[in-house]
Amino acid sequence: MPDTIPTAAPKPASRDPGTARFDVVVVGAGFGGMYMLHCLRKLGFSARVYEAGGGVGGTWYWNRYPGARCDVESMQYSYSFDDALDQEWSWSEKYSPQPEILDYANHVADRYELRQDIQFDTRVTATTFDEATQRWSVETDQGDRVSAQFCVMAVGCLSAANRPDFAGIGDFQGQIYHTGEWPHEGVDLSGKRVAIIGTGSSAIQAIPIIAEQAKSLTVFQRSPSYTVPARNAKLDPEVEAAVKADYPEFRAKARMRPTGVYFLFNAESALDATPEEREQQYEESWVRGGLPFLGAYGDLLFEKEANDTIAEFARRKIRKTVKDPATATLLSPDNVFGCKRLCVDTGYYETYNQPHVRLVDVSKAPIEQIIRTGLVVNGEEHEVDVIICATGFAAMTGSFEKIKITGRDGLTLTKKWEAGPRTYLGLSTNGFPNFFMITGPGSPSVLASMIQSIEQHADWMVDCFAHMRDIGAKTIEPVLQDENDWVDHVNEVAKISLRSTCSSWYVGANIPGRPRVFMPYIGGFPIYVDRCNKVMDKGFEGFVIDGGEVRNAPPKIRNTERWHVPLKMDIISPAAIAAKRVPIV
Ligand code: N01
Repeated sequence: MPDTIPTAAPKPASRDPGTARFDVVVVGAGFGGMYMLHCLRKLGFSARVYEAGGGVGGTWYWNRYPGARCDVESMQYSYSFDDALDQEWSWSEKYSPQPEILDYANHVADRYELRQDIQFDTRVTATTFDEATQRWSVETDQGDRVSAQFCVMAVGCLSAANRPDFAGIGDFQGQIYHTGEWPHEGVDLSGKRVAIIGTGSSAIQAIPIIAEQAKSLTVFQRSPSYTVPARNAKLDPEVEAAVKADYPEFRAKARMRPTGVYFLFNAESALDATPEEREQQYEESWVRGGLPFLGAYGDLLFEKEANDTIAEFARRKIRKTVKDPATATLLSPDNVFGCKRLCVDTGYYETYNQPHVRLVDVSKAPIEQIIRTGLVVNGEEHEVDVIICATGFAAMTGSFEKIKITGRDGLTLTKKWEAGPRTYLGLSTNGFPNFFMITGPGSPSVLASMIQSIEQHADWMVDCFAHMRDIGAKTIEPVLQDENDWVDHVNEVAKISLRSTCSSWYVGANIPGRPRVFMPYIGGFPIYVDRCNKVMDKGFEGFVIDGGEVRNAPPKIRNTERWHVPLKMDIISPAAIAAKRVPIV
């Protein structure tokens, strides 16, 4: 079935597989690839974007499951590079539903005429650095063979679906879907007996909606998640007008927050408050809802004792909402609150009070087998018509693994990263010259506002490429020692947060056999941006630039000007980090 949204685009004109040469090839046309293309064009680089899907939008192109919506407020989950775009676009709700975000992505593609340089329905299969020409050779499943000086991976952090290989899965007579690869034509679940596997963010959004449609819904839970009510509503026109009155200033304030998202937070310690004060603070934050709940106190992700207080508050809410005590107990996590990515819901716990919804614990006895008619757990057969895998993603590195990426001396990226990803600033990796990644492992990425992170990376890269053009340089590559120092720093900073203590996709623990390494940079977005600025201002310190007439000369600041602002030390000073008072949500 074709898309309902007009994403069809003409194939780019020049499709000569033998000779096409570009300054830059970009892999992926999600928010990262789209903005990268826009920046490249602005500075006069030739570029080709390859996109496996039939349209732009990345995550929001693929994740069309019922209830999919963003849990960052709409007015912050959007591009910030053009105030005219900010002013002309209006979001309908506080938290945008997936179709509206996809509309926005399409609007951006049209507004900046991006489609002419994007080749859709084309998956990059291999990219290889050619030592002789110092260029990347890129191959696709459509037979393209092109070369580029730079290769930019804009493949997303959560885009390689995890489809567990359940025994007997091929025997099932009904339909099996993954939330991250949802059919574009939608799925009619009315009157169906539905099973959903997983209880992460995707499932928690989907379950209440599926329960409205299905005849019965059985949820197979391996571990419960903490979730906070979204309190979604129509976007208040007064809020919209207030933000739009000075959007750039609002964006600038957000960028100075550890997450790159602006919201109320309380830097005080939960342990300095009385139980009554804490209760009131949690209750007020719960009523406001959403991810900012985790900002109720400044030490919740640093002090286990403080975290215990919010975790117990959340468990009390579950017990109060879910009528069946056994189900309430099963739904109550006993680990650190916010250790795994906090979920945001609308009516999740209430759904379990409906007679046709059942929760099955698969923590001790896993799903044994899938049979023709359903699933078997602990010897019990659960007959269903549809199975939905809300089983998440091979996070951060999974999309890189799908492509054969070969750097110097035949080294593949998969081989280099077999014990965990290693990057310099999450931007680049030694042994892979002129190879860059947008929101790569080792950068704030999933712990910060994704679109802000994307913009900062693309702006940095394009200034780097322009500098290389200025000095006539051929290659740029991180120095191994600087990369090792950065990886050590990423690991060191991760230890200050309780987030490093549990089995989450942040550490690759959701999929058996993956190395356990805390992948995103948790030190805070502004500190990270400041570091990237300094690296650039010192002539790309920590990189080797080869072939240029002037080496490591200070670059001209072009796209990164808006990021080159003084770090406001009062909010996120290193001293605050040392005192473990950085609210990171
Ligand atoms: O994936 P997940 P997701 N047998 O990995 C379970 C973002 N996102 O798609 O916890 C049984 O969180 C697994 O169990 P366990 C957001 O960053 C954002 O829901 O590993 N169960 C878990 O319960 C989010 O964090 C938005 O024990 C199995 C579930 O499947 C990220 O995407 C919306 C299993 C997977 O949960 C990923 O979310 C949606 C097995 N073999 C997503 N394998 C918003 O903006 C896995 N599971 C709102």
